[in-house]
Parts: sequence; structure tokens; C-alpha cells
Amino acid sequence: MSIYQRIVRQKQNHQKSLALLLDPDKVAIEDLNKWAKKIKNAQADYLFIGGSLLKKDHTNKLIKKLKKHLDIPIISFPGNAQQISKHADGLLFLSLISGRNPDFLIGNHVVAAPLLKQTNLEVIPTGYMLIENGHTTSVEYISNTKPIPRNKKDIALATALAGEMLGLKMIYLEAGSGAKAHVPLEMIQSLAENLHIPLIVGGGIRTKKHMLQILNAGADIVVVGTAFEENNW
Ligand code: 1GP
Repeated sequence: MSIYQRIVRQKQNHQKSLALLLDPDKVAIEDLNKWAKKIKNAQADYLFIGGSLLKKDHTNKLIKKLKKHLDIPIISFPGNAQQISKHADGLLFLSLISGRNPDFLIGNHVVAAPLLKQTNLEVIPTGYMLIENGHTTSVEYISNTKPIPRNKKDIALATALAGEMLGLKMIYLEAGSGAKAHVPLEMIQSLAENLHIPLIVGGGIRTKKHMLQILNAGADIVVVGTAFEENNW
């Protein structure tokens, strides 16, 4: 079964999933056993790897080593075309549909496509939507796009529907890594009620209570990065 088939099946069965996000810059190869153990203990369903701006060039090595320890899918969550790793199981082929920067709507994809064609990666076209959280996040600055205002759930819904109608296979609602506030629950609920494709929600999820509220609002997969790295719960 492909990763996407598994995600869809889980959605159909109303099964919720946890994806952990690992930022390769924050992980030392020497500590990898410790990280693998932590990921297992968290009982995650998926591991996402990537970031808006990477300074270390060891993602390939990291994924190769992690694969020896983990039996969950390792999915590349790339900030740009340079972050493709053929060692991952899949890749979120992200279109930043909340923004109007052609580089993140199609430019990076054109650069990446011939490289992806040479790999066995499962490529999952995903509509990536950045939602304002009150502070400028790295993804907002690096992508040079404006997030959707947090009180505009109608714009968020119209954007997500457009993504679905364009054939994207998932929607990723993102407040940004380290966001002060996660995506508003009402916005999540509105998208969940209207979309047929799986809904991923991440950014600023710092407590178990928030995670459960987001899942109850209709997210199929929640993504936790910072709180996991900081060992919060
Ligand atoms: C970022 O949604 C993820 O793309 C995770 O965010 O680091 O705030 O958990 P956090």
C-alpha cells in the first residue's frame, strides 16, 4: 500500500495520525540513536524531515540512518528543490497556494521534477497554506509570501477548495514552525467539513490539549516539531 493510500484509508476509518517533524539542522548524527528512540516512544505514524532553510548538508545521511531504526514512513518535507533525498519513502510536493510567489507555486517544482523522476520516492502533491499567527515565521520570510489572515476562514476555505479542484491530494494548514498560535480551530473545522482530501495541520502545537482539539476539529494528521524537539510532552 502506498503512503497516500494509507493516509486515505486512515481518514476513511476516522483514524487520526501524528507526524513528527525533524529539522535536520537541529539533529547531530552522533545523537541519532537517541532521536530514533524518542520518535518510537512518541508512537508517531509518520516522520517528516525538512525545513525552510537548512544550513547543514547531512539530510541524506540522517534519513539513511533513521531508516535502520524506524518502521514508519519517512517523508521529505522540503523547503526547496535542493532538499530532495532519494532515501526517504515519500515527498510532499508542496505548492504554496496561500501565496502568490511563482517560485513556490511551480518554479521549484520544475527544477525538482526531473530529479524526482530518477528516484523511487512517492510524490504526494500537497497544497500548502500558510496562516498568520501574529509573528513573522521563517517560512513566511523565506517564501516571500503573505499568510492568510487568521480571521479569514472564508479565504482559507476558498483556497483549499481551489487546491482540491486543481487535483492536489492533501491540504497542509500551516501556522509556521515555532508559531505563537496554532491555526484557529474554526478554520480547521470549516476546511474539514468541506474537503474530501486529507487535512494536515501543523505549526505552534505545543500541548497535548491543543493537539487533541485540532484533531477533534477535523484534522486527519497533526504535525509536531518544536514541542517534540524541546521534549515538552
Ligand atoms: C512546521 O508544522 C510544522 O512546518 C511544525 O511546527 O515546529 O511549531 O511544531 P512546530
